[in-house]
Amino acid sequence: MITLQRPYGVLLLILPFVAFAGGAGCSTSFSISNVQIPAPLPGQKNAAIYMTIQNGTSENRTLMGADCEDAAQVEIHETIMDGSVASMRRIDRLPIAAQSSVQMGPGRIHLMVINLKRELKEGDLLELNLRFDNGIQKIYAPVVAPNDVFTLSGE
Ligand SMILES: [Cu+2]
Repeated sequence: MITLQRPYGVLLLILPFVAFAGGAGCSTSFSISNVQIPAPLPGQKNAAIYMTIQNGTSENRTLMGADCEDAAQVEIHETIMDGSVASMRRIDRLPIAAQSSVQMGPGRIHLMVINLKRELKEGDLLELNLRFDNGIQKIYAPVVAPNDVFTLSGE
């Protein structure tokens, strides 16, 4: 884990964001953006991670899982509603079809770091290796104040 010396917004939140306005010339890139971890309450050992995974390529991709040196394990979770009661369920893999995107967020799909070995505080970065079917992608997830969690509108 790395403690930030300066604002991280430019690097992590803006750079990977690829606009997907319709029309000709769809992006052919694969990008991960809006990565964020709401700061867990003191003593909490688990934390959710949100991100947007955009697959502008013509190939289907699958997120198989993730690894984090600062936690015992990382799981992919989905949130399920039973009436008004929300609970989380582990899923083995997360498909991201060609020309589509997955927006994680509160009440949706998210990653969950389990049994953190360190306390996560606002401004920290958590290094994660995302295991996709075609290789590993390293990301640095910034810890943000829960009130600052950025959610995209719509589905
Ligand atoms: Cu969860």
